[in-house]
Amino acid sequence: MQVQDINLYAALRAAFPAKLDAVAIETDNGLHYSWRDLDRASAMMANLLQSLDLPQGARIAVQVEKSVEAVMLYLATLRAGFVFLPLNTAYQSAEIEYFIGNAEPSVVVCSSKNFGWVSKLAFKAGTKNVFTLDDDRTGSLLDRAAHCSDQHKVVARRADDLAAILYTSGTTGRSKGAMLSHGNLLSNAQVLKTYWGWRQGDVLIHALPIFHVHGLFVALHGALLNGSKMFWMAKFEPKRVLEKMPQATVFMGVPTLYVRLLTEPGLNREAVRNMRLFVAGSAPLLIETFTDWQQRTGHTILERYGMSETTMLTSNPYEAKHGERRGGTVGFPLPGVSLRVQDDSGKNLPVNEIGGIQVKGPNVFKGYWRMPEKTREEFTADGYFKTGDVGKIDERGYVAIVGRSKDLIISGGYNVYPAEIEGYINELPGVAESALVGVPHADFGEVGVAVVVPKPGATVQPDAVLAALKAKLANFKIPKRCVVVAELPRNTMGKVQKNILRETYKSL
Ligand code: MLC
Ligand code: AMP
Repeated sequence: MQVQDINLYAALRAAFPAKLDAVAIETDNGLHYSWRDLDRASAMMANLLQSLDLPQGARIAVQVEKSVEAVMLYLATLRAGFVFLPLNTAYQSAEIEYFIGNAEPSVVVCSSKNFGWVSKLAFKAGTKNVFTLDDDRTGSLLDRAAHCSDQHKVVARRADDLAAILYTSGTTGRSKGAMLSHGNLLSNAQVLKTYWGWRQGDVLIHALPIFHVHGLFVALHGALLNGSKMFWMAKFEPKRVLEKMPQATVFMGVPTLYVRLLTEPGLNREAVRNMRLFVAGSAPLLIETFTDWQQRTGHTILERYGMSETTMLTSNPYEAKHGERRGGTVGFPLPGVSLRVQDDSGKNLPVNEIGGIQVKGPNVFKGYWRMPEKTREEFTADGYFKTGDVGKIDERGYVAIVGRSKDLIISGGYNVYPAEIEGYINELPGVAESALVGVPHADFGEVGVAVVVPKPGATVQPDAVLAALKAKLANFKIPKRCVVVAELPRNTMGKVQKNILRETYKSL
């Protein structure tokens, strides 16, 4: 597949409709932004960034509430040729300190309520520019950009130049920055545009956060590259989504969003009469959710599979001529993506045999930020990326994910790395060791349960463990339960048997 040497913004901009005054984004508080607004405001912000005399490849780290202005900042970063680094709004100071220390951003943009502590961390790490941006169209970023020209020439970028860094823990250990290029993002957006049949008149309901692949790339690029209007929801509220459905055609969500929509009595065939496509991903979609949705709405959810390092990898077919959408599978490798399943010895496995999923394609990232060793470890000698997901391919070519070799819990579409949480728990007074395991959860799909062993003679209160974690970590990482036990089950090699813990606590 030919990947174009073009700035991603230039490609998105070329897809804007001819009528620049048409509505591009309608927010849930009734604001209307035109295509011209997106172009002009991102030009002003790009001029601001370029006036700061930043080095080539400068990172622009952004931890702000969801807003259209935050999208403009993303577009501005692209068009000015810098590297966008989005951060989950739930991250607290220890987490932000790590990201800023590791990425060494030249610019940090945060909410004004966090300016005190974020700016301190940023200045300590050598960042010279810290701006604020709030979700009510205020902040020093906008004040400064207001003085800049709204004319801007998009900075030329090659396909391999970096566009964004997304932190993810990959298979093990501390968070790693996945480096994604303009070519990675554009090629994936173009493939999805065709594969999912984006067409004139499409309207997207955007209800996902914009600091991860799903909301920032799959959904946003999808609409922009098709010149499609978006209904912009700062927070996912099922009732609000239902209200907008009669005027929309496309919806994308993590499985939890579908589970919550299904609890709405108003979800029925009439409510979705105008909808063309429902896409799910980021976590396994339960077959019950898939079939309940089919029965209630007459629509078959299209499940796809991706990750921060690769953006989208596989998708169930959109068009019936390519096959049916099969629940419990993530469909076929997308055009341009090679996907194979290997065993631990590096042997390719035949159909229906379970092994590690490996991928190659124009969408696969450039490596982990400043971690060449880690990057090498995650690629095979012939250039396939080891996803850490375990799955199989059936005789018709459908890929199914059956597990993960990486120790990862996916809760409501957010990743939780047990090693990180266990590290915090093990430092608490009186704790000898701990294990975090994922157990099934009706709403979030999976949630963490912390199993803690006290030191001899010490007492550990489960609530105190949870409270201590809450003070330090993003809320979605907090285990929903904590149990104190005398010892952890281990195998003959001394390794904690998490499978036994998962089984023991699955009904908690
Ligand atoms: C919130 N909480 C969570 C949680 N979200 N706990 C576990 N997992 C989550 N995902 C906490 C809250 O802090 C709160 O704790 C309690 O759980 C109840 O919260 P809530 O009010 O029900 O949560 P809400 O704000 O409604 O958020 C739920 C959600 C949100 C599902 C809307 O988590 C969400 O937007 N998830 C989408 C994540 C996403 O976009 N992932 C894509 C990654 S990209 P307390 O203690 O305060 O009461 C990727 C690649 C790919 O993976 O393939 O796409
Ligand atoms: P992230 O690191 O946040 O990008 O998360 C990527 C991981 O989410 C993948 O490696 C998978 O484990 C998981 N994932 C994404 N989509 C799906 C899906 N449709 N089904 C199961 N797991 C998925």
